Amino acid sequence: MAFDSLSDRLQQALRKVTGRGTLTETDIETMMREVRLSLLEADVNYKVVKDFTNEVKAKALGERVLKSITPGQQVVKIVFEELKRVMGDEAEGLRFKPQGTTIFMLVGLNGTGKTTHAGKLALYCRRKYNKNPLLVAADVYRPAAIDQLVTIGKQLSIPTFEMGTNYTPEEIVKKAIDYAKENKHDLVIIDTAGRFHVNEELMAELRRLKEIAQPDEILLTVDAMTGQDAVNVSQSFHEQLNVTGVILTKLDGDTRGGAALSIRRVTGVPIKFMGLGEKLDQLEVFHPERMASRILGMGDVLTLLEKAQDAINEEEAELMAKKFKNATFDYNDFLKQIKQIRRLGSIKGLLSLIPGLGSQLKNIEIDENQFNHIVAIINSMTEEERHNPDIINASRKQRIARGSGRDISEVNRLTKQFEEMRQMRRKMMNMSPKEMERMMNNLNRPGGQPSTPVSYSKGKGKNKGRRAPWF
Ligand SMILES: Nc1nc2c(ncn2[C@@H]2O[C@H](COP(=O)(O)OP(=O)(O)OP(=O)(O)O)[C@@H](O)[C@H]2O)c(=O)[nH]1
Ligand SMILES: [Mg+2]
Repeated sequence: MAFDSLSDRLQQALRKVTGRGTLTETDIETMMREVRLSLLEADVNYKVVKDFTNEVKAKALGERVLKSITPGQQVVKIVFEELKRVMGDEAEGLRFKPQGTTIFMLVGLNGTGKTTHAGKLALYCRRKYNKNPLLVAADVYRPAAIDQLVTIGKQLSIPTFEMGTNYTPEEIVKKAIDYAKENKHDLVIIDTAGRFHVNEELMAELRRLKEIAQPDEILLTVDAMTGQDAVNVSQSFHEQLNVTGVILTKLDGDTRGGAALSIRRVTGVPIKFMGLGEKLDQLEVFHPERMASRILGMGDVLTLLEKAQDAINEEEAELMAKKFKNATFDYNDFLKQIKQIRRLGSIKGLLSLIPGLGSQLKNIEIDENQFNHIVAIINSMTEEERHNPDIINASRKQRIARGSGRDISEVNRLTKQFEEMRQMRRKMMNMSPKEMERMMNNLNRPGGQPSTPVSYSKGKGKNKGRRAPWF
C-alpha cells in the first residue's frame, strides 16, 4: 500500500514524543531529523521537506502550551496540520459549466492512466452529478488506444466518439463537441495521446486542443510511482497548459508517496482525485485531511484536534472571565493594576500599542507624574477605604487630599474615574458574549476609540452611552 514505509517511519518518530509531558528543543530537533529523513526517503521534493520541517519546528517551539493535551500530542497535531497543508488543505471539486456542455481534457505522459481515468471520471460524474458524458478518442497515434477507450465506454454504457486514425486530434475534438451539443451530452471527456517524455510536439498539440475545446478542466494524470519525476513533469505541463487539477494514479501500488506530498506545494495545482486500481470505480476524491491522517495512521487525530480546540477555547474563556470578573474591584486592585502597567514601560509607549492610536499620540502629552499622584492618593486611603470605596465621603476625601499632598479636585477626579471603571466592569460581566464581542470590535476600530460611543445595552441609567474610561 502506498505510503506504508513513510507512515511507519513518521509514526515511529512521533511515537517517541507523543506521550511526553515535556519536550525540550533538543527533543524536537531529534524528532525533526527523523521526520526529515522519512520524507526524503519517501521521495518528497527536498525543498518541500525543508519548508515542512522548518514550519513544524517553528510552530512546535512557538506554540502555546495547552492544558488538556501533552506537548508530545501537540507536536503530532502540528505535523498533521502541516501535512494536510502541504497537500492542499481542502479537497477541491470539479468545475462544471452552470449550463451547457462542460469539457474535461485529460493530459499526461504515456501509461500514466489517461484513458483509464477518462472512463473512471465519466462513471463518477454520471453517478455523482447525474451527467450524461461523452468520451472522445483524440489519441490517433495508435489504433489500440481508440479501441481501449471504446471498450471502456462499452463497459460503462457510455458512448465514445471516435473517427479512427485518419483525422487530426483537432478535427476530432471539434466534431465531438458539436456532436455532444446536438445529442444533449452535458459532459465531454477528451482522452489525449501521451509521450514518454515532455516534448514540444506533444505540448503544441495539446495547446491547440485546449484552444479548440476551451476545457473547464485540464486534468493531468500523474503516476504516483514516479516520485520526483512526477513533480518535474507536472511543472512542465502546468507551465504549458495551465493545468486545473492533478489525478494521482496508481496510489494502490507500492509507491513511496512523495509525489502526493510534493506536487501541490511545488506546482500549486490541486490534486483532485486519486486512482486506486485498474477497475473503473477505483477513483476517489483526494482529501488532504484524510490523507494526512492516513499517513500518520491515526484515526484519532481528529479527536485530538477537537480536544486541542476545546482547550484553546477554555483557556480564552478563563482569561476573559478573570479579566472582567472583578465585580468587587477595589482600590487595591486598582493600585496593583497601575503597578503592572508601570512595570510594562512608559504609559505613552503602552498607549501607542493600541491600534490606530499611535498617530494621535504625537499631539498628546501624557503626564507620567499623574500616576505618582494617583498612587499617592490611594496610599493615603485607609485599608478599609481601599477595600470599601463606597465609604469615602466628603470629609474622608478632605483627609486623603491632605495626606497625599494633592488638591481635593484631584481626589474627586480619581474617585469619579474609579467609580466609572467599576461600573463598566460590572456591565461587562453581565454582557452576553455577543455584546462583549461587539464592544471589543468597536474598541479595536482604526482610530482607537469607539467610533460610536459604546452603549451598554443593559444600562438604562446614567451610564448609557458612556465611553470606556482609559483603564
Ligand atoms: N493499479 C493501477 N493501475 C492503473 C491505474 N490507472 C491506470 N492503471 C493501469 O495503467 C495502465 C496504463 O493506463 P492507461 O489508462 O492506458 O494510461 P494512458 O495514460 O492512457 O496511456 P497511453 O495512452 O499509452 O499514454 C493500464 O494497464 C491501466 O490499467 C490505477 O489507478 N491503479
Ligand atoms: Mg491512453
